[in-house]
Amino acid sequence: ANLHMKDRLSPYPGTTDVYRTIVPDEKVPWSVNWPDYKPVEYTAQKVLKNPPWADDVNTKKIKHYNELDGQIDRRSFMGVYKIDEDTNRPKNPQGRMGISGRGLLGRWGPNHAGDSLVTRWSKHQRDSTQKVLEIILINRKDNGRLALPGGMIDPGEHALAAVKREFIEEALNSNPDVIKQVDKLFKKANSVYKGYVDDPRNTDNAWTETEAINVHDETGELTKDLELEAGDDATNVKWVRLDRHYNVHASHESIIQMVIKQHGGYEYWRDN
Ligand code: RP5
Ligand code: MG
Ligand code: MG
Repeated sequence: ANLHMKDRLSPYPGTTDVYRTIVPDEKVPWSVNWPDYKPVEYTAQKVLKNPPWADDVNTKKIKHYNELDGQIDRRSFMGVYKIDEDTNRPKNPQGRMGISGRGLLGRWGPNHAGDSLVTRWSKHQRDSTQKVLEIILINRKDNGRLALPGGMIDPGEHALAAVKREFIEEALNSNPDVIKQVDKLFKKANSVYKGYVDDPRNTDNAWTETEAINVHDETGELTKDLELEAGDDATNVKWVRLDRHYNVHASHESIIQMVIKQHGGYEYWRDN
């Protein structure tokens, strides 16, 4: 299946009545001509209120697409994205989403996020010949889904710093006593993915991209006394044994599978 399906589901997250214009798979690419394509226009009120994390509604004010715009990183991991010359709005490199505007996303164009994949070997595995990875996952407050702890990178923030910050906020409830332990754990950080996220909030003109960072605790020593406690925009947090498929948020499944392959863990998707 092609990479992005979840970003064309309806109703739009946070609404009950915003339904995306249906875009048949073959008409997703902008390269396919569709002169009477009419996407629904939607931008959430909280975005239109101009919070510090959101751009101005008037795209004419944006002069530095595809560049570092002051502290705001408007570059895409997927290369140079096109700008609609009439509206000066960026065009989602993955194609038509059936919705224009920014939805719940603050930035026109790429909205950069960071994700953490904190992994170790599971002890209690069914089949002792198979090494099964386990990972720390949260339940998101907005859609209840299991997800990687992660969040948007603040202007000027480095990806690793953002990933650590979001991990502490969401999986350790900003417990001040864990900073040293987390710093030690994240010394083993390894960037495993930089790219598009098939996030249900994506639109024609605003989309999420992430840098996913794996922290693997080979011996289990670094995480054995980690006291998980959900906080911020997470309602729950737990170690999840990766011995079966879970319906996780956005395209986190594909990133999790990358990490399992890298460590030689049990590839559950092959057996069931
Ligand atoms: C996903 O949304 C990213 O992969 C990241 O996990 C998350 C960032 O958004 P919030 O957690 O801030 O909603 O696209
Ligand atoms: Mg988050
Ligand atoms: Mg967060």
